Amino acid sequence: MATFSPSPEVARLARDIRAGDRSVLSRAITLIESKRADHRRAAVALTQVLLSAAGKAIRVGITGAPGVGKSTTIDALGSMLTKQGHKVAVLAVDPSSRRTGGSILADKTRMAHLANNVSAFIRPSPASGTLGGVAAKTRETMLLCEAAGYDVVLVETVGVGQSEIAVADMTDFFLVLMLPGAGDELQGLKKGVVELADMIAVNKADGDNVARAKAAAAEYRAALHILSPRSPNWVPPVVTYSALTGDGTAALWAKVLEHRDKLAASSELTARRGQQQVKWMWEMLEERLFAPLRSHRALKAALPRIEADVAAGKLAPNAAVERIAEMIGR
Ligand SMILES: Nc1nc2c(ncn2[C@@H]2O[C@H](COP(=O)(O)OP(=O)(O)OP(=O)(O)O)[C@@H](O)[C@H]2O)c(=O)[nH]1
Ligand SMILES: [Mg+2]
Repeated sequence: MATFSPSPEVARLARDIRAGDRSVLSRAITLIESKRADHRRAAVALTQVLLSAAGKAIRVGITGAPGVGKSTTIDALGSMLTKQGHKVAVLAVDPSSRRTGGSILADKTRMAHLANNVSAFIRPSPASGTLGGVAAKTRETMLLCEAAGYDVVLVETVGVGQSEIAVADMTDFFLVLMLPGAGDELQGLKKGVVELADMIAVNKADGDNVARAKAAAAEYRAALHILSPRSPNWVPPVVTYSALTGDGTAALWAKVLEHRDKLAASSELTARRGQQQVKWMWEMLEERLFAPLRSHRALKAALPRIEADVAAGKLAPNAAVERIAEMIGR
């Protein structure tokens, strides 16, 4: 925006982030995560200033059930990529309170290589809150990381609930990890998540598990076949690999790059990102507009009764809306 001029403080932050200063990057992310109004304003100004410097990374979302090997995979991929000269940022979306300080530490041990790698930046999920709030902060953090020169961003989320959609909506490539196993696998395969998948990767294809992993992959391939693909330019592949031994990890990443080339060539990448940005705007606007509603005391007190009356057929939904609108003065 031509008319936008940031405060000297924000301009300084932006400059140091662009110079790749990790401690400033960390501090700026803390600003993003803060609820204080002045911090919020600074964070918004900062993202606007850095917007043109962001967007150059490959953004990959990674999901899968607890214990499937997300952290181990990120450690393996991240180490491989930093050796190739990339700068890798690892972010997470986890709105549940599942991840306490203890498991963040556990994660650091699962990402032992990356945790001590100067070309990698690991930031745990923002503290628990609404999914929309947590996802918004992760998106803003992603922009900052990109402006700081991280050209690969890996966003982890655990495969339970709505957070997969949020992560698919902020990344270019959505990777769904699975375990080798018997037929019950297909039952655990949540259709909604698989429809978002740009690739299914069966991890732990090592030792005694290789044959089972291959069998599972064949079943997923068959299952994917009957779903309509997310993109006209990409048929989601199913691969097997081992994050532990590294077998197949390079081939897995090669698929990510192939996908990127195909989408970039068809301009689908730009279109997808544009749609994501607009969707993000609407989500944030809804969040903003709903906030005063959620904190409206009289409304909060009246809502259970209104809902009960609507459910019982005593109050028409449109009449309920009128009543609520009156209460909040709209
Ligand atoms: N054999 C084998 N074990 C693996 C592999 N990848 C991960 N594991 C093991 O599986 C366990 C879980 O791995 P994590 O990387 O912590 O899994 P995660 O998906 O991040 O788990 P949460 O963060 O708890 O959701 C650990 O004991 C890993 O050592 C693999 O490729 N082969
Ligand atoms: Mg993990």
